[in-house]
Amino acid sequence: MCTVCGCGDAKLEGHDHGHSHAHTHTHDHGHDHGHHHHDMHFGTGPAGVEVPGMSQERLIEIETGIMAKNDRYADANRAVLAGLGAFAVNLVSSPGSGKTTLLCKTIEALGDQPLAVIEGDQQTTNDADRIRATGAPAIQVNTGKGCHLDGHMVGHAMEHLKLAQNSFLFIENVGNLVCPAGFDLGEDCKVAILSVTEGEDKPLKYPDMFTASRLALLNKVDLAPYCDVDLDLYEANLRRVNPGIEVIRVSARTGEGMDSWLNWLTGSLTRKTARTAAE
Ligand SMILES: Nc1nc2c(ncn2[C@@H]2O[C@H](COP(=O)(O)OP(=O)(O)OP(=O)(O)O)[C@@H](O)[C@H]2O)c(=O)[nH]1
Ligand SMILES: [Mg+2]
Repeated sequence: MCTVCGCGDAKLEGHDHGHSHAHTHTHDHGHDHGHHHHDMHFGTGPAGVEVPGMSQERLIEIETGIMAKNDRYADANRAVLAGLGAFAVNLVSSPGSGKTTLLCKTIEALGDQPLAVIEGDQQTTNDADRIRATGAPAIQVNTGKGCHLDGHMVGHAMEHLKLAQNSFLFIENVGNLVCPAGFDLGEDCKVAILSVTEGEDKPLKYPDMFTASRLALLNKVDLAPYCDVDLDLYEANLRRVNPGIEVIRVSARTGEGMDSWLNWLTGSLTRKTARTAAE
């Protein structure tokens, strides 16, 4: 189960999914259904999520167990990366913001810099195939019904990739602006990609992802003139939910802003490698 959104088909202890769920709604939310325009807010309980038929206490118990397990895998990944002086970026965004396109352009620009890629999608090997076409090693992880990568999946993929010293590990998460925010993969940081076609209010609507990210790449700026969008408002909204977030405006299509992004990456790798050497 995804402890962020409550979805997924993982079998839960003491909860047999062989039975059929009778979806009888008890309508005990304490509101009057006769009213229209009545905003509803779910997930405001202590668990931060609601799953029909499960108490908040049980949800917290399940979440604590799953997260503890995930964090152990993430810590192991972090230790491997630290030993190698490798810098790992977890690319997070909604579907189609341009993660793979940007990655392909980044890989080409980085030249012979050692790097590897883990691609997360529910289905298909399309993205790993696109990365491999650049000559970079890539592994596709299909999550099936899952809506995010977790520490365990990434650990397995890292073993297969045999990462080099002082390399980059790019992890392209499942296109989903919600759940990947909650899962530590052992990465050095999350980088959110937000394309200008998505709307300036997205950081406000999906704050967790942008709060969890160190950097936001505002992609597809080449399309801004056709979309009637306000790039300053995108940045202001990003900073409203995360005052410390760095923002770089880029276009994977025209190459605009790519220098700043590449400088950010190489600076981050240099600092990580120096830290490893000092330990
Ligand atoms: N105009 C323009 N189009 C772009 C840019 N970056 C990506 N695209 C296009 O956006 C579409 C989606 O790009 P992808 O790289 O597949 O996006 P993604 O985030 O990897 O998608 P998922 O992995 O499915 O979530 C493609 O048609 C790209 O060519 C850009 O900077 N400008
Ligand atoms: Mg992709």
